[in-house]
Amino acid sequence: MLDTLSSSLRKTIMKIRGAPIVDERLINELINDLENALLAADVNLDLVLNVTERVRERALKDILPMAISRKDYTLKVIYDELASLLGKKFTPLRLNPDDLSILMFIGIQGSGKTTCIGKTANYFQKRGYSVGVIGGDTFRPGALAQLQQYLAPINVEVFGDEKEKKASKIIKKGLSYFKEKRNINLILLDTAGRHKEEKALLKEMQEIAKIAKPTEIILVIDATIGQQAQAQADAFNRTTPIGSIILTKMDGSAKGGGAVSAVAVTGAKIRFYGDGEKIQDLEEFNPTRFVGSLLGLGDIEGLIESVNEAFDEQDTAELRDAFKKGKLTLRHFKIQMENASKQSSIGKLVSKIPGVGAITGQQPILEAEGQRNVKRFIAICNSMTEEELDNARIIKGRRIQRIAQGSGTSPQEVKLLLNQFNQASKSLKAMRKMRGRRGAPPGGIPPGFEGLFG
Ligand SMILES: Nc1nc2c(ncn2[C@@H]2O[C@H](COP(=O)(O)OP(=O)(O)OP(=O)(O)O)[C@@H](O)[C@H]2O)c(=O)[nH]1
Ligand SMILES: [Mg+2]
Repeated sequence: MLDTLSSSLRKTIMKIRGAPIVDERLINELINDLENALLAADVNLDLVLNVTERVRERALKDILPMAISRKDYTLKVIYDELASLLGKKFTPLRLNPDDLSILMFIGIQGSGKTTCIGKTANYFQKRGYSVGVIGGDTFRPGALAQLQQYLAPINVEVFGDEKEKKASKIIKKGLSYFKEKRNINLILLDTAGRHKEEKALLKEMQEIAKIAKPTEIILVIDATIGQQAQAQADAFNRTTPIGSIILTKMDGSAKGGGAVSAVAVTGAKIRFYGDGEKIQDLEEFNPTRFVGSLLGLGDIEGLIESVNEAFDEQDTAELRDAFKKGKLTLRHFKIQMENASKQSSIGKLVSKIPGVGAITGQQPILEAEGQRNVKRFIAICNSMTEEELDNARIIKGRRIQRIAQGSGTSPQEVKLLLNQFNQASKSLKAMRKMRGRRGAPPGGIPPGFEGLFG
């Protein structure tokens, strides 16, 4: 899969591993390699520059905990940045087996719809679904026979009617046919790919969707078109809120990286990719795993984990120190928020700090509302100067205005956060005082704080 991209990225990784130290010269060389590899895979120039600039910044300038080498960190940064180029978030297609689900496949001529239907049928059948397929393509000669042949080996029934010329009629008949068969809980709908361009495709999609009322509409895109995939994904995204994407022919394409990144940039959900003609050749699209296999880093997960742990440990140490001294700054508060949003163990601890629970929402910490607040809070902190992060007291009047503007929030929100921060600082001081006098605050040390008062 994506052999050329993969082998050039692997060479880059070897270079890092083999280098005695990571310095500016090495980083420049790496960046050069990365740029060449990504451009050759048809990744958009702006996206490429964005990635390499961030790699340069982070690899050279980030302050690292003692326990991590800059070499390991550089590998992690490359991995992170490539994963975020390819979409970062993994959104698997989850259906409810207790309900009837209908997936409708669309895509321009030859993109791989029919093949994807077979692959998806196989994928869900293996997961216990009982699948039926409707051949709604009345345009391509032999379309029904192609479907039936492809699906015969896995015993999935195909409903079709060679004599019927109206796709809408076949779809209606097929739906009622499978609905009567009570054991079917997933219907896949093949459509005609007579379209050369997006507009006609989307218009027809809307017409068929009206009849079929699908659970989800899946746009099938041929990855060999590289970054041109963006236009299709964009137009599709705008037209349907229930859409996702499968990229096909990732095996045969040097441009696959371009297609994935171009689709990812639109925010579309890529569910699967096809990497061969056989019915088994369908992979769930998980950007981080995908990058792992591109880079050929079998041990990358371990490496990433230990880098993350080292950062967490450093944060915990800093936090513990701040607690002991009873000195909480906005900088600590921000670290806590970032941790809370990662939901790491320290995030859980932090949610117990008075005042922080109010921002993150109560347990479980990250309710949707809490999540949003955390994000806004982090944005607010990111608009503060170093001086302000160290000393919240100076944040008044004009500064509040500036921070609100810089973070796209309101002065009220900035004040709210300052209030909550002040309250948290006060409670912490009060707890320390009580502990100083009587050995422990009344009611004991709050759960999760024990270690911090040791
Ligand atoms: N190598 C490779 N070939 C694929 C993949 N997916 C589909 N193909 C091939 O691409 C060609 C077109 O696939 P179809 O599934 O017929 O495409 P379609 O979108 O249904 O085409 P129309 O119905 O004519 O619009 C076939 O020869 C498939 O075998 C893939 O992931 N890898
Ligand atoms: Mg077809």
